[in-house]
Amino acid sequence: MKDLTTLLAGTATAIALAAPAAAEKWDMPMAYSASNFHSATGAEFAKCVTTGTGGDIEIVTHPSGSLFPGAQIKRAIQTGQVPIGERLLSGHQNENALFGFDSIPFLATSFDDSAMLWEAAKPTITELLAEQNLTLLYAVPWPPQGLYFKNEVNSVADMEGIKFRSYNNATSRLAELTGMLPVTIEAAEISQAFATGVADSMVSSGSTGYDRKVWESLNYFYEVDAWLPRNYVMVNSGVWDGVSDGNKAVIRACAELAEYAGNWRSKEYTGFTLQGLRDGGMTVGPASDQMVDELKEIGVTMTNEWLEAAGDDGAAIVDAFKAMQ
Ligand code: PCA
Repeated sequence: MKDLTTLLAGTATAIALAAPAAAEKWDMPMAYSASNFHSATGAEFAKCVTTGTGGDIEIVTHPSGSLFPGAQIKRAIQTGQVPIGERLLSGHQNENALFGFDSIPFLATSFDDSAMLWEAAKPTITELLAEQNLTLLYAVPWPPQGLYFKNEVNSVADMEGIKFRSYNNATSRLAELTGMLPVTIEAAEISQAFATGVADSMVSSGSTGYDRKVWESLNYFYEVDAWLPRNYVMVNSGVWDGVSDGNKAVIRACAELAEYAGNWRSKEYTGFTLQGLRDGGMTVGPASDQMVDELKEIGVTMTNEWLEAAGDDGAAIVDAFKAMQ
Protein backbone atom coordinates (compact mmCIF):
# COMPACT_ATOMS: atom_id res chain seq x y z
CA MET A 1 0.00 0.00 0.00
CA LYS A 2 2.83 2.26 0.96
CA ASP A 3 4.53 1.48 -2.37
CA LEU A 4 1.41 2.31 -4.31
CA THR A 5 0.99 5.62 -2.49
CA THR A 6 4.60 6.52 -3.18
CA LEU A 7 4.19 5.54 -6.80
CA LEU A 8 1.02 7.61 -7.18
CA ALA A 9 2.60 10.60 -5.48
CA GLY A 10 5.63 10.30 -7.75
CA THR A 11 3.45 10.10 -10.85
CA ALA A 12 1.44 13.14 -9.77
CA THR A 13 4.65 15.14 -9.34
CA ALA A 14 5.86 14.07 -12.79
CA ILE A 15 2.55 15.10 -14.36
CA ALA A 16 2.61 18.42 -12.58
CA LEU A 17 6.15 19.10 -13.85
CA ALA A 18 5.25 18.14 -17.40
CA ALA A 19 2.03 20.19 -17.50
CA PRO A 20 2.25 23.53 -19.36
CA ALA A 21 1.99 26.75 -17.38
CA ALA A 22 -1.62 27.53 -16.56
CA ALA A 23 -3.35 29.48 -19.33
CA GLU A 24 -3.51 33.20 -18.61
CA LYS A 25 -6.28 35.58 -19.57
CA TRP A 26 -5.13 39.11 -20.41
CA ASP A 27 -7.84 41.75 -20.40
CA MET A 28 -6.97 44.50 -22.87
CA PRO A 29 -8.73 47.87 -22.40
CA MET A 30 -9.06 50.06 -25.50
CA ALA A 31 -10.58 53.57 -25.57
CA TYR A 32 -12.25 53.71 -28.98
CA SER A 33 -15.46 52.19 -30.34
CA ALA A 34 -15.51 48.52 -31.36
CA SER A 35 -16.16 49.48 -35.00
CA ASN A 36 -13.05 51.70 -35.16
CA PHE A 37 -10.11 50.33 -37.14
CA HIS A 38 -7.75 50.49 -34.15
CA SER A 39 -10.16 48.33 -32.17
CA ALA A 40 -10.57 45.93 -35.10
CA THR A 41 -6.78 45.69 -35.38
CA GLY A 42 -6.51 45.08 -31.63
CA ALA A 43 -9.12 42.33 -31.80
CA GLU A 44 -7.14 40.57 -34.55
CA PHE A 45 -3.93 41.00 -32.58
CA ALA A 46 -5.67 39.39 -29.58
CA LYS A 47 -6.82 36.46 -31.70
CA CYS A 48 -3.34 36.06 -33.18
CA VAL A 49 -1.78 35.87 -29.71
CA THR A 50 -4.42 33.50 -28.37
CA THR A 51 -4.00 31.14 -31.33
CA GLY A 52 -0.23 31.54 -31.64
CA THR A 53 0.48 30.79 -28.00
CA GLY A 54 -1.75 27.72 -28.19
CA GLY A 55 -4.06 29.31 -25.65
CA ASP A 56 -1.28 29.92 -23.06
CA ILE A 57 -2.22 33.60 -23.25
CA GLU A 58 -5.76 34.52 -24.17
CA ILE A 59 -6.19 38.24 -24.86
CA VAL A 60 -9.70 39.66 -24.47
CA THR A 61 -10.22 43.20 -25.82
CA HIS A 62 -12.59 45.69 -24.16
CA PRO A 63 -13.21 48.58 -26.61
CA SER A 64 -15.10 51.88 -26.07
CA GLY A 65 -13.40 52.60 -22.76
CA SER A 66 -15.67 49.96 -21.20
CA LEU A 67 -13.04 48.52 -18.83
CA PHE A 68 -11.08 51.76 -18.22
CA PRO A 69 -11.69 55.15 -19.85
CA GLY A 70 -8.85 56.25 -22.13
CA ALA A 71 -7.24 58.58 -19.62
CA GLN A 72 -6.82 55.74 -17.07
CA ILE A 73 -5.55 52.96 -19.31
CA LYS A 74 -1.81 53.62 -19.06
CA ARG A 75 -1.86 53.87 -15.27
CA ALA A 76 -3.95 50.70 -15.02
CA ILE A 77 -1.26 48.82 -16.96
CA GLN A 78 1.66 50.42 -15.11
CA THR A 79 0.20 49.42 -11.78
CA GLY A 80 -0.67 45.91 -12.92
CA GLN A 81 -4.46 46.29 -12.72
CA VAL A 82 -4.50 44.95 -16.28
CA PRO A 83 -1.55 43.43 -18.18
CA ILE A 84 -2.04 45.08 -21.58
CA GLY A 85 -3.96 47.88 -23.32
CA GLU A 86 -4.09 50.56 -25.98
CA ARG A 87 -3.92 54.34 -25.61
CA LEU A 88 -3.38 57.53 -27.59
CA LEU A 89 0.35 58.21 -27.18
CA SER A 90 0.03 62.00 -27.15
CA GLY A 91 -2.47 61.66 -24.31
CA HIS A 92 0.60 61.50 -22.05
CA GLN A 93 1.98 64.83 -23.20
CA ASN A 94 1.13 66.32 -19.82
CA GLU A 95 3.59 63.86 -18.21
CA ASN A 96 6.39 64.47 -20.67
CA ALA A 97 6.37 66.73 -23.75
CA LEU A 98 8.20 64.03 -25.75
CA PHE A 99 4.99 61.99 -25.89
CA GLY A 100 3.52 64.80 -28.01
CA PHE A 101 6.02 64.43 -30.86
CA ASP A 102 3.23 63.28 -33.21
CA SER A 103 0.84 66.17 -32.50
CA ILE A 104 2.95 69.06 -33.75
CA PRO A 105 0.86 70.87 -36.38
CA PHE A 106 2.22 70.53 -39.92
CA LEU A 107 5.42 68.67 -39.01
CA ALA A 108 4.36 65.32 -40.51
CA THR A 109 1.13 65.56 -42.51
CA SER A 110 1.05 62.37 -44.63
CA PHE A 111 1.17 58.66 -43.85
CA ASP A 112 4.70 58.45 -45.28
CA ASP A 113 5.96 61.32 -43.17
CA SER A 114 4.18 59.98 -40.12
CA ALA A 115 5.96 56.62 -40.59
CA MET A 116 9.33 58.40 -40.78
CA LEU A 117 8.57 60.53 -37.75
CA TRP A 118 7.68 57.37 -35.83
CA GLU A 119 10.92 55.73 -36.90
CA ALA A 120 12.78 58.79 -35.61
CA ALA A 121 10.91 58.88 -32.31
CA LYS A 122 10.47 55.17 -31.56
CA PRO A 123 13.76 54.54 -29.66
CA THR A 124 13.17 57.53 -27.37
CA ILE A 125 9.53 56.65 -26.74
CA THR A 126 10.38 52.97 -26.16
CA GLU A 127 12.93 54.00 -23.53
CA LEU A 128 10.58 56.49 -21.91
CA LEU A 129 7.89 53.82 -21.59
CA ALA A 130 10.41 51.25 -20.31
CA GLU A 131 11.31 53.66 -17.48
CA GLN A 132 7.62 53.58 -16.59
CA ASN A 133 7.38 49.79 -16.38
CA LEU A 134 5.84 49.54 -19.85
CA THR A 135 6.91 47.53 -22.90
CA LEU A 136 5.87 48.93 -26.28
CA LEU A 137 4.34 46.37 -28.65
CA TYR A 138 3.02 48.29 -31.66
CA ALA A 139 1.74 51.68 -32.78
CA VAL A 140 -0.70 52.73 -35.52
CA PRO A 141 -1.48 56.26 -36.77
CA TRP A 142 -4.90 57.84 -36.97
CA PRO A 143 -5.79 59.36 -40.35
CA PRO A 144 -4.82 63.03 -40.88
CA GLN A 145 -6.42 65.53 -38.53
CA GLY A 146 -8.94 68.06 -39.80
CA LEU A 147 -11.29 70.58 -38.23
CA TYR A 148 -14.96 70.01 -37.49
CA PHE A 149 -17.42 72.87 -37.00
CA LYS A 150 -21.13 73.41 -36.69
CA ASN A 151 -21.04 76.54 -38.86
CA GLU A 152 -18.93 77.55 -41.84
CA VAL A 153 -15.48 78.85 -40.87
CA ASN A 154 -13.07 80.51 -43.30
CA SER A 155 -10.47 82.07 -41.05
CA VAL A 156 -9.11 81.87 -37.53
CA ALA A 157 -11.13 85.00 -36.69
CA ASP A 158 -14.30 82.99 -37.40
CA MET A 159 -13.29 80.54 -34.64
CA GLU A 160 -13.38 83.12 -31.84
CA GLY A 161 -15.29 81.91 -28.79
CA ILE A 162 -16.35 78.51 -30.21
CA LYS A 163 -16.43 75.64 -27.70
CA PHE A 164 -13.82 73.17 -28.86
CA ARG A 165 -13.44 69.51 -27.88
CA SER A 166 -9.77 68.65 -27.26
CA TYR A 167 -8.12 65.23 -26.76
CA ASN A 168 -4.60 66.14 -25.59
CA ASN A 169 -2.46 69.15 -24.61
CA ALA A 170 -1.66 70.07 -28.21
CA THR A 171 -5.32 70.26 -29.18
CA SER A 172 -6.12 72.38 -26.12
CA ARG A 173 -3.26 74.70 -27.03
CA LEU A 174 -4.50 74.90 -30.63
CA ALA A 175 -7.88 76.01 -29.27
CA GLU A 176 -6.26 78.71 -27.12
CA LEU A 177 -4.19 80.03 -30.00
CA THR A 178 -7.25 80.22 -32.26
CA GLY A 179 -9.39 81.97 -29.63
CA MET A 180 -11.58 78.92 -29.00
CA LEU A 181 -12.59 77.46 -25.63
CA PRO A 182 -11.12 73.97 -25.08
CA VAL A 183 -12.87 71.22 -23.17
CA THR A 184 -11.19 67.81 -22.98
CA ILE A 185 -13.52 64.92 -23.85
CA GLU A 186 -12.73 61.30 -24.71
CA ALA A 187 -13.83 60.16 -28.17
CA ALA A 188 -16.28 57.70 -26.58
CA GLU A 189 -18.21 60.69 -25.14
CA ILE A 190 -18.24 63.15 -28.01
CA SER A 191 -21.59 62.34 -29.66
CA GLN A 192 -23.31 63.39 -26.45
CA ALA A 193 -21.06 66.43 -25.99
CA PHE A 194 -21.94 67.74 -29.45
CA ALA A 195 -25.64 66.89 -29.07
CA THR A 196 -25.88 68.81 -25.81
CA GLY A 197 -23.78 71.78 -26.96
CA VAL A 198 -20.89 71.14 -24.53
CA ALA A 199 -18.72 71.55 -27.65
CA ASP A 200 -19.38 72.70 -31.22
CA SER A 201 -16.08 71.84 -32.86
CA MET A 202 -12.99 69.63 -32.66
CA VAL A 203 -9.85 68.62 -34.49
CA SER A 204 -9.79 64.91 -35.30
CA SER A 205 -9.75 62.41 -38.14
CA GLY A 206 -12.63 61.67 -40.49
CA SER A 207 -12.56 58.30 -38.78
CA THR A 208 -13.58 59.54 -35.33
CA GLY A 209 -16.27 61.81 -36.79
CA TYR A 210 -17.62 58.85 -38.73
CA ASP A 211 -17.47 56.46 -35.76
CA ARG A 212 -19.35 58.94 -33.58
CA LYS A 213 -21.85 60.02 -36.31
CA VAL A 214 -21.04 63.66 -35.68
CA TRP A 215 -23.15 64.76 -38.67
CA GLU A 216 -26.06 64.58 -36.23
CA SER A 217 -24.69 67.81 -34.70
CA LEU A 218 -21.88 69.23 -36.86
CA ASN A 219 -21.95 70.34 -40.50
CA TYR A 220 -18.43 71.08 -41.75
CA PHE A 221 -15.20 69.10 -41.97
CA TYR A 222 -12.12 70.94 -43.24
CA GLU A 223 -9.33 68.64 -44.45
CA VAL A 224 -6.39 70.42 -42.90
CA ASP A 225 -4.09 67.36 -42.62
CA ALA A 226 -2.46 68.95 -39.59
CA TRP A 227 -0.83 65.80 -38.09
CA LEU A 228 -1.38 62.05 -37.60
CA PRO A 229 -1.37 61.09 -33.91
CA ARG A 230 -0.73 57.49 -32.90
CA ASN A 231 -2.32 54.86 -30.72
CA TYR A 232 0.00 52.31 -29.20
CA VAL A 233 -0.31 49.00 -27.42
CA MET A 234 1.73 48.47 -24.29
CA VAL A 235 2.20 45.63 -21.83
CA ASN A 236 3.23 45.78 -18.17
CA SER A 237 6.99 45.03 -18.15
CA GLY A 238 6.76 42.72 -15.13
CA VAL A 239 4.12 40.67 -16.90
CA TRP A 240 6.20 40.73 -20.10
CA ASP A 241 9.28 39.44 -18.25
CA GLY A 242 7.25 36.46 -17.07
CA VAL A 243 6.31 35.40 -20.62
CA SER A 244 8.29 32.48 -22.09
CA ASP A 245 10.71 33.27 -24.93
CA GLY A 246 8.58 31.29 -27.37
CA ASN A 247 5.42 33.20 -26.47
CA LYS A 248 7.29 36.51 -26.54
CA ALA A 249 8.30 35.74 -30.13
CA VAL A 250 4.67 34.98 -31.01
CA ILE A 251 3.45 38.23 -29.42
CA ARG A 252 6.15 40.27 -31.19
CA ALA A 253 5.20 38.69 -34.52
CA CYS A 254 1.49 39.35 -33.92
CA ALA A 255 2.35 42.96 -32.99
CA GLU A 256 4.29 43.43 -36.21
CA LEU A 257 1.37 42.07 -38.22
CA ALA A 258 -1.03 44.33 -36.32
CA GLU A 259 1.11 47.40 -37.00
CA TYR A 260 1.20 46.59 -40.68
CA ALA A 261 -2.53 45.83 -40.89
CA GLY A 262 -3.41 48.88 -38.79
CA ASN A 263 -1.43 51.20 -41.05
CA TRP A 264 -3.11 49.78 -44.10
CA ARG A 265 -6.55 50.08 -42.52
CA SER A 266 -5.89 53.67 -41.44
CA LYS A 267 -5.10 54.63 -45.05
CA GLU A 268 -8.15 52.80 -46.41
CA TYR A 269 -10.39 54.25 -43.73
CA THR A 270 -9.40 57.83 -44.56
CA GLY A 271 -11.31 58.09 -47.86
CA PHE A 272 -14.08 55.78 -46.72
CA THR A 273 -14.90 57.82 -43.62
CA LEU A 274 -14.71 61.19 -45.38
CA GLN A 275 -17.30 59.84 -47.83
CA GLY A 276 -19.27 58.63 -44.81
CA LEU A 277 -19.31 62.19 -43.42
CA ARG A 278 -20.57 63.46 -46.79
CA ASP A 279 -23.25 60.77 -46.92
CA GLY A 280 -24.28 61.89 -43.44
CA GLY A 281 -24.88 65.37 -44.88
CA MET A 282 -21.67 67.20 -43.95
CA THR A 283 -19.76 69.56 -46.21
CA VAL A 284 -16.28 68.03 -46.55
CA GLY A 285 -13.43 69.78 -48.32
CA PRO A 286 -10.18 71.67 -47.99
CA ALA A 287 -9.91 74.72 -45.73
CA SER A 288 -9.61 78.18 -47.32
CA ASP A 289 -6.09 79.38 -48.15
CA GLN A 290 -6.38 82.06 -45.52
CA MET A 291 -7.34 79.56 -42.82
CA VAL A 292 -4.49 77.21 -43.81
CA ASP A 293 -1.95 80.08 -43.74
CA GLU A 294 -3.14 81.22 -40.34
CA LEU A 295 -3.11 77.70 -38.95
CA LYS A 296 0.42 77.19 -40.28
CA GLU A 297 1.56 80.26 -38.38
CA ILE A 298 0.06 78.78 -35.24
CA GLY A 299 1.86 75.56 -36.14
CA VAL A 300 5.19 77.42 -36.06
CA THR A 301 4.40 78.77 -32.59
CA MET A 302 3.42 75.31 -31.38
CA THR A 303 6.52 73.70 -32.90
CA ASN A 304 8.73 76.19 -31.06
CA GLU A 305 6.86 75.68 -27.82
CA TRP A 306 7.20 71.91 -28.15
CA LEU A 307 10.91 72.09 -28.95
CA GLU A 308 11.44 74.20 -25.87
CA ALA A 309 9.47 71.79 -23.66
CA ALA A 310 10.95 68.59 -25.14
CA GLY A 311 14.60 69.72 -24.95
CA ASP A 312 17.51 68.00 -26.67
CA ASP A 313 15.71 64.66 -27.05
CA GLY A 314 12.85 66.42 -28.83
CA ALA A 315 15.17 68.33 -31.14
CA ALA A 316 16.98 65.06 -31.94
CA ILE A 317 13.67 63.47 -33.01
CA VAL A 318 12.82 66.38 -35.33
CA ASP A 319 16.36 66.43 -36.76
CA ALA A 320 16.35 62.67 -37.38
CA PHE A 321 12.96 62.96 -39.07
CA LYS A 322 14.06 65.85 -41.30
CA ALA A 323 17.18 63.92 -42.30
CA MET A 324 14.96 61.09 -43.56
CA GLN A 325 12.68 63.30 -45.68
N1 PCA B 1 -9.29 60.37 -33.11
C1 PCA B 1 -9.00 60.40 -31.71
C2 PCA B 1 -7.59 60.90 -31.61
C3 PCA B 1 -7.21 61.30 -32.98
C4 PCA B 1 -8.31 60.87 -33.85
O1 PCA B 1 -8.33 60.95 -35.06
C5 PCA B 1 -9.92 61.33 -30.99
O2 PCA B 1 -10.51 62.20 -31.61
O3 PCA B 1 -9.99 61.21 -29.78
